[in-house]
Amino acid sequence: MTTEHVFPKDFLWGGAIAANQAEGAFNVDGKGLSTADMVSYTKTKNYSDIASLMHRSSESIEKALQDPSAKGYPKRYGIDFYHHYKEDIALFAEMGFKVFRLSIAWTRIFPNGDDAQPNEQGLQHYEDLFNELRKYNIEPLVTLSHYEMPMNLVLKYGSWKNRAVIGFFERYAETVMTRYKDLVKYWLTFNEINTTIIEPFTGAGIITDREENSQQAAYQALHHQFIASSLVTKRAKEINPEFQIGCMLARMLHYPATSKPADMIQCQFDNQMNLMYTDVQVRGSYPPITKRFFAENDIQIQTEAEDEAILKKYTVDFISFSYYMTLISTVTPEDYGVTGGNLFSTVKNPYLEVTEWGWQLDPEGLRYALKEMYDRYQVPLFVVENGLGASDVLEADGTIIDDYRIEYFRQHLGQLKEAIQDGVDVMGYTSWGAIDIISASTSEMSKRYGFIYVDQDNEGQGTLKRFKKKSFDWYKKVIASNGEDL
Ligand code: BGP
Repeated sequence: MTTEHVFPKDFLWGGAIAANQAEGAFNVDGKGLSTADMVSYTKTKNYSDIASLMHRSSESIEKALQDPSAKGYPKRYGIDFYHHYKEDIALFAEMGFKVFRLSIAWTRIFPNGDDAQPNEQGLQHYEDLFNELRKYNIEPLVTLSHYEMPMNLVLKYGSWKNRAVIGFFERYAETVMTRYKDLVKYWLTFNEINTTIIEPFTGAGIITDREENSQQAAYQALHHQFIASSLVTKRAKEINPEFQIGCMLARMLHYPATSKPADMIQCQFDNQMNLMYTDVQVRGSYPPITKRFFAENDIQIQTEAEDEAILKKYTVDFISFSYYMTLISTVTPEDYGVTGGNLFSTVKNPYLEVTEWGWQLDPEGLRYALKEMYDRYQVPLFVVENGLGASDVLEADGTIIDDYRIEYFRQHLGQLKEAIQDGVDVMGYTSWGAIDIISASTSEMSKRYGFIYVDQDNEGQGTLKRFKKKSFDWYKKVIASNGEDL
């Protein structure tokens, strides 16, 4: 089969970032404190412990609140994208981006989440930013909630555990969708919605040590997010019928460790549970597997009479997902070594290489994941995160030779191309991140993903000057050839 002209003509090429990891300016122009502003940088090289770092205790929150301007909280400062966005967008435009994925910080619009009126300075900021993108014909792809929410909603209402938060989120979504109805067409409701279960503080602002049954709390919060997502989808279509609404999943494709039937059953279960989120958001109901899982784990989700109908009626238009690695399922994990991972660790797959952070690299898994999801749901797919975190080196002459990143993208895009040839409908691809930002899981600056290097270290020292990496020109060429020249 020929590999020419595989990508559709209107394929959305671009890159992605999130407000909480990039913007900084955490106390500027009326912004309120968010959950991400509470996350400190902890020097650790024990990467299997990273997942537990993402849980927050009430003591750590208390400490963070005591000195709201303290350094040591890198997400408060990000890469100062808030003030550098024009310069950065010009660079994205130079690469030929057709789309740019970013998130709106809820706390810029409603600083406390329950304010009577939105913050005009916050609204104006994103209006200017979207206009800047439009100037270059770059389509914004906007995540409404990417790993942050107003701290006030956490402290006063118990965050997403409380059904009242649905209403606050609806109001926030309605406010921005109305304001940007002619500037933004593509929206995602919750980033990696499964994070609510895996990392309840990061995903849903849940402080775990207050809980008796933390699983119960997390699934209750998740249910509220599902309802909120559906209600926002409903409202979105009323605001502008042209809007395209997507869900967003951290796709965790599992392989069985062996062909032993018990491993196969475990693997099937792990994959069913990972796809549970898209089952709800695309098919409109919880899959049968959850019934037994909830019963066995003593999880009783409080629902309202209308919930079933809401989930069924207001499903998403497309599925977006992040893809970084694959995992292994086994009933005997003690027989294997463990490696780090995106959101949780896994037993090692002997056929795969790992990154400096222990994430298992698996380009072919991307093809598998795309085909499997398209077979299951038959709705367009959008890869909105995929990239390589590495500690890049800025040479004395200002160059960054990141051949390893080029190779990573070449292989992953090669498999994406295969999936398209296999018949999968893929709308676009936004690499993570378009520019170096603060790491979500470790709060390190030195875990770099961008095509653009930002001069800043883990302690927040540096000029914040931007440098093009070698991968910058490579990606530019890929976009210019619409994926033919990888
Ligand atoms: C995803 C998140 C992103 C992101 C990326 C890389 O889970 O949606 O926000 O940062 O992973 O993760 P990290 O920064 O921890 O390497």
